[in-house]
Amino acid sequence: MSLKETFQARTALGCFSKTTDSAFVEACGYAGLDFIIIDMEHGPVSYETVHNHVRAAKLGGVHSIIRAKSNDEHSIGSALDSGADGVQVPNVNTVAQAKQAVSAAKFHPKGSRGVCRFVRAANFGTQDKSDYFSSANEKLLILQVEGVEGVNNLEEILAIPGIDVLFIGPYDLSQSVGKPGEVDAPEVTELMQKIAEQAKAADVALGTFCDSLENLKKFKQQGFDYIAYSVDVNIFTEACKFIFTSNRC
Ligand code: 3PY
Repeated sequence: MSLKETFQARTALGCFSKTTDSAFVEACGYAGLDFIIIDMEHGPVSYETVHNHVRAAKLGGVHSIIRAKSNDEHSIGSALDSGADGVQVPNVNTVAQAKQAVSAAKFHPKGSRGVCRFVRAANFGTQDKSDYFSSANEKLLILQVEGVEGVNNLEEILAIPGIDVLFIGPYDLSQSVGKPGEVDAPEVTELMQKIAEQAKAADVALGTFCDSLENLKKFKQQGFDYIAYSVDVNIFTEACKFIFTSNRC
């Protein structure tokens, strides 16, 4: 089942990855996550590591999404060249920025992504050309709206064809309203509610991030389609704290 089919049927659940060891990514697959977001915006990974993570995701049976370093042609094209199932683009605030992301992620006629068919995504040139160029345009494009400016332009952003998921970044949003880190502040939750209503009205799938089980439950109940819960290294450290510190005798 593709990731899109999964979130059309039920909430898809995954986490961010900020490790350089592909074993974590593979293990996330065995643990039953629907997706893993390999983070090039805030994580330490190089393109070489991204390629190994994408291979490990396939082996473990988890869909791989790359959060691009930034909203530019090279970051988005290179992320997709790795063969990942999709790309997530941070910090989209304007219609022009949203169109730029779509254009960088899609080949003609939907966009102007840089063409090279000798990349991992095209089995290093062995995939049938027409298959590659048509299937590449089906890769997921996830846009992050995480600032007040993006919220103000949301109706027009959501009308742009080619956006599979509108992803709210609660932490950046909290900074944008002057309360960095306070993701449960009413200013943030009200904006999130507004974004959720607009995305649903535009029939665009909705995603977000959370780092508490209460919010995970709340977002599932609110009908979010794609939820990233926390970060692999944080899940590991929280589990270690629970096992080794809380139970110390
Ligand atoms: C945010 O919360 O701002 C994000 O980008 C999720 O990591």
